[in-house]
Amino acid sequence: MKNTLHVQGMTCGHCKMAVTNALSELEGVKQVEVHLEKGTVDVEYDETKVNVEKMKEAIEEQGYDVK
Ligand SMILES: [Cu+2]
Repeated sequence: MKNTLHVQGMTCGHCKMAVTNALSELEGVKQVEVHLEKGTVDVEYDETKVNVEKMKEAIEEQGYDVK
């Protein structure tokens, strides 16, 4: 399953790493690609193990808002 999340507040390489790491730590997340300029995060995941709600929470814990 692939999806694109819209994340507000990511401005630099540190933000990119924080979001990438937070998502990568979730079981079932296979691939994460952050696009700073667009404010989007492309994720590929196993929908039987993880869902958008869990990914949203992981990003919000890092201090960013998910639309
Ligand atoms: Cu930053």
